[in-house]
Amino acid sequence: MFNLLKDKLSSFVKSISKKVEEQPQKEVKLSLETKVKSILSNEVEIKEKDVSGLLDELELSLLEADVAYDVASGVKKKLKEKLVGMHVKKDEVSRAVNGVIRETLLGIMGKEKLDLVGMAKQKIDSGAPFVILFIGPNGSGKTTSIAKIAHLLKGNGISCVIAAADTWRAASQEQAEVWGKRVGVKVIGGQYGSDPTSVVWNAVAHAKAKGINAVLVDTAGRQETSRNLMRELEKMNRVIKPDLKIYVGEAIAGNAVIEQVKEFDKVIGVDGVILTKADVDEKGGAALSIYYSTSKPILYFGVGQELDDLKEFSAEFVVESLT
Ligand SMILES: Nc1nc2c(ncn2[C@@H]2O[C@H](COP(=O)(O)OP(=O)(O)OP(=O)(O)O)[C@@H](O)[C@H]2O)c(=O)[nH]1
Ligand SMILES: [Mg+2]
Repeated sequence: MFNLLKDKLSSFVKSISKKVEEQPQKEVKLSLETKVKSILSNEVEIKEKDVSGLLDELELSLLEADVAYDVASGVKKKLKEKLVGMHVKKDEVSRAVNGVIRETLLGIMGKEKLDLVGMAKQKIDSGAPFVILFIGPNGSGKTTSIAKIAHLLKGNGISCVIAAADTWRAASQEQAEVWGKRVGVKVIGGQYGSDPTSVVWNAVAHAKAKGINAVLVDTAGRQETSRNLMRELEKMNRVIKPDLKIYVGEAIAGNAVIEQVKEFDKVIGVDGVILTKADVDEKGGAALSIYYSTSKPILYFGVGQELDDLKEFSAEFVVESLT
């Protein structure tokens, strides 16, 4: 997971340490006291010339790892501000630079969290079902993620029904049924070709009648450029007024996810993101960039094809995987 980005960051740290450690500090313009202090404490100062070439290289490396352009240049700028002029012990340069990188990445990813389970509990207390709409491009992992979320909610004592509102793709209804059985959740579907909004309407009515806590709406995969399908989503949003709209995108799609989130957000408003297939994403750029570039928090990572393969997002977890 995220190995490419991890390697790039670690080689940046190594190169800086090498450069700083190898270069003897010039003994100019230092007072005798400062010189003595720095000799005694074995301290060096990181100079702009030590880092500027390496920061340029790092920026390119970040772009290669699918980090969004504004994020890559933001990271470069922040690192420069923090590193240049820093006094560190000669044998602790790697540790210090690593610390600065971690702090910078944590800042980039933001602290905003969306507590899906907490939100669901709050809504349920009001007596109405909590409705979550899952949207995204074809094959991104919507149906699988819905099953994982149903499993998670059930584990928290929240009952669910799945609205199989993909009445478009062949076998989508059967696939939702299979997941429904596996997770032990009822699936309300519709005829192929029927209006997906009516499927959701029926599922919400079912939940209200049976006292089911949450409705998880599976929608057909669509590209933001498909006008008809986007209009259909707009209608569903207007009629159903879901409590939460989650964009499900593949980590491996890199920068494309960011553009898609922005486009879906314009049409119906996106509250947060599930980033799937993080387990097979070597680059890591999307995970690092989404919040900075779209202001939408990541709720979970999909880390496999089984029900438990859902990892709650935390910036610390991402930074831990990268440094
Ligand atoms: N490795 C891995 N595979 C995943 C993950 N999430 C989903 N998949 C796989 O991705 C494929 C597509 O998943 P679906 O859940 O059917 O995707 P979808 O978005 O519902 O697809 P459409 O309904 O056709 O748009 C399946 O083979 C899943 O097993 C994940 O987190 N990691
Ligand atoms: Mg699906």
